[in-house]
Amino acid sequence: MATTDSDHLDIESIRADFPILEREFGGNQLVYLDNAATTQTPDPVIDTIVEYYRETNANVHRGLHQLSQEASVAYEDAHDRLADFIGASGGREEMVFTRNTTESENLVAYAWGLNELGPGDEIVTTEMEHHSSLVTWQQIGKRTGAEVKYIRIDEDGHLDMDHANELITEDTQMVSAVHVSNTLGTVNPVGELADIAHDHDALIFVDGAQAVPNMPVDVEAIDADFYAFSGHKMAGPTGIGGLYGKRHLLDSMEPFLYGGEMIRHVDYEDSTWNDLPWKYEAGTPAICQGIAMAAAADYLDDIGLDKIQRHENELAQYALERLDEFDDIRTFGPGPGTKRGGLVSFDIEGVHAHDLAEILNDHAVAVRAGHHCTQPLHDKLGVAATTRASFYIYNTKAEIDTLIDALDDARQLFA
Ligand code: 7TS
Repeated sequence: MATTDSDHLDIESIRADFPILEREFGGNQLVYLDNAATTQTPDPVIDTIVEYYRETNANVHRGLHQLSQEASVAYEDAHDRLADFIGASGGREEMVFTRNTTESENLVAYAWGLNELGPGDEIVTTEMEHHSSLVTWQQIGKRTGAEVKYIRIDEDGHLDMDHANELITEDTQMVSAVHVSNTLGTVNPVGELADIAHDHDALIFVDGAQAVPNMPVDVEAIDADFYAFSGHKMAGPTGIGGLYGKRHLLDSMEPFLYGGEMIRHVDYEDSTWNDLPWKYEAGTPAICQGIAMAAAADYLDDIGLDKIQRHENELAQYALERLDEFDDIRTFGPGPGTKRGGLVSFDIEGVHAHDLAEILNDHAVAVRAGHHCTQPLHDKLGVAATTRASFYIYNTKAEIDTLIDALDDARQLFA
């Protein structure tokens, strides 16, 4: 298990928990800088998965036998663990497990949006949303007649809060904002947005996919009505994510998916719904993944989210500094010295991001090239695609140096 000193991460001992980092390609050791897409999985989480299938595997809620009871307790407790991890004092009743952030967005859009929105209503979101939120609200807007409005970003990739204050009015029913941008690295003032939303009797949905893995999150301090995240971006497995919702909202909303597990009583005419959060978890859930996501939360808490946030900011600042050495490289998002998430998107003049990523791959450096599911934002920035390096607890400045050397090679190749 990774240990840390008072200020900094003990990277060596953290790296020892991630066997995949030992992989080599073409004689080069993997430099994994695609953490905003998916983080790697540490041994304690892998062990939890293996142990679950070796010792406990059974369906939940329905069995009276010992295995089913053990699986049920572990799965249900995992909800309390994740609620606590993001500062929700209501425990499992405010923590729905979904497949990922995308499904959490859709759950709210369908279960709340389809019933509550109509012509004349407005949804206010931002220009830097991931497609999982942007496309979802856009399409729910089309189906209900509600209008979607976008809070502008400034040159540095910060939200224009004057514009937010202008856009959020009595017509606004929902404000939806990303907590940390997966393209710009901007950390948005979601607490301030929540206050503006609530002053106008609107709700706020926060997309925390890039925040929950990387910084302490307190949904009650933010006063978020809904808050979404994914397990696979926080050292947990794929196929599992979470949706926090205030209890009175989850209580009053209609279910999103119908079927087994989510009912209390069924007859041929009608059905009633199970307690929270099971009302929103139809069918056999991702049991092992839910339990493993709780193990991931334990792992990150043991390291300390404050330290993780500091580490990521340091790496982002160092990457910005090194990328600044090149006149033909343009970086996006908040400039050096400004608080940001652990990622940097950039563009090299005359080199397509996909070509660049391929050359970096030859150096065993894994980055993302494309629009990172923020196509409208890329249109606004005037680029078709960017290359993104994103960092996590096991990354080092030396790895950023490797990235820079590989970039230099690529530039010479295309010069
Ligand atoms: N919101 C943000 C801010 C994200 O970065 C992502 C995934 C999602 C939502 C969707 O998460 P999912 O788990 O439902 O897929 N972002 C990325 C990315 O930047 N590259 O690959 C996935």
